[in-house]
Amino acid sequence: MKAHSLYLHLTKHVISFTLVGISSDPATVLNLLMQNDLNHRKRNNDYDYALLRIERSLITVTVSKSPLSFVPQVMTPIHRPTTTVVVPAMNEARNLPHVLPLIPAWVDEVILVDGNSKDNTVDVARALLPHIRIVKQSGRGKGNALREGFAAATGDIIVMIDADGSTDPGEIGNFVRHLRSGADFVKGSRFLQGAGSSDISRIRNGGNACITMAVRILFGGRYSDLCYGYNAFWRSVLPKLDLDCNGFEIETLMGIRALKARLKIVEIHSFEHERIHGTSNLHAVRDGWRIFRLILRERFMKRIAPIQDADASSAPTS
Ligand SMILES: Nc1nc2c(ncn2[C@@H]2O[C@H](COP(=O)(O)OP(=O)(O)O)[C@@H](O)[C@H]2O)c(=O)[nH]1
Ligand SMILES: [Mg+2]
Repeated sequence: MKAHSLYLHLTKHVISFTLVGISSDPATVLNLLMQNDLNHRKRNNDYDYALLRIERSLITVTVSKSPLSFVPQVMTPIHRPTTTVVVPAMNEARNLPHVLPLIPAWVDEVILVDGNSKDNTVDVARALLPHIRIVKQSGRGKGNALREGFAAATGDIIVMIDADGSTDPGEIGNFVRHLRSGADFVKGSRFLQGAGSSDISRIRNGGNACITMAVRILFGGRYSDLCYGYNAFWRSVLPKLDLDCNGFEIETLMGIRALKARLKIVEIHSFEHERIHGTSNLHAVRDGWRIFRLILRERFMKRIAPIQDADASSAPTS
């Protein structure tokens, strides 16, 4: 098969476009399709052709030499990457109506990790999303909750959002798009152009700036935000992250481990809204100190055991 541009015609949606590149491997064709963002450019008949039939998540790619002598050469079903959204929640019953219904309908799986809530978080979640999966966390802390949610996830892509209304589910598509365009790990940032926060306090802003600077000096990379709970990654990179902490330091740990594993990392702009009801479980000084210990451990004391359960933060405060 010649290496030319590829003319594709979506039979169902009647969209034509040209891709730069050709492959008889459906996975590669699909990758090209996503990377080139459906640019439309009609080409002459010399090029190789492909037909894509899109039916729900099943995409069938058929490649032939020309549209006139159409001979199917590849007829392999490929599954669109599936997405799991993981939501750690502790006493968030009043906030969930502002979050769960906003998760896009194309998300394949939603997992709420309940931190032994004293309110009716679980009942509200089930009423809002009947197909939601509830995981009762066995330990304590947001890090523990996320790790247990990640372990239960079945999607190819995992997106983590908060249950308090701070992270906008409308941004999930942007995270997934960047992963499907080639990133391994996508970090939300409140400090890029177009981003922001109406939730971050001055002390947390200062602490986050110090933490971000420390990580840049000690580990390299160009992160602009390290203590933000809106991130997404391919489930297949979880073993490389090897997450082993239980508290709010989990987000910093993910950022550092992603750098250490030399993952393809993209930071994208995100807006953090104010928590709608209730108060944060994070204590700036206690959790800030945990994060600094984590950074030092990751840089200088590899063999020292991780911070254990007994230290786990985010005991219920409200
Ligand atoms: N399951 C579980 N969720 C938690 C825990 N601590 C915090 N969360 C959730 O993590 C998200 C962020 O927590 P929050 O207290 O708002 O911290 P902040 O956003 O850093 O101020 C919220 O959805 C919380 O309900 C915990 O120990 N267990
Ligand atoms: Mg919050």
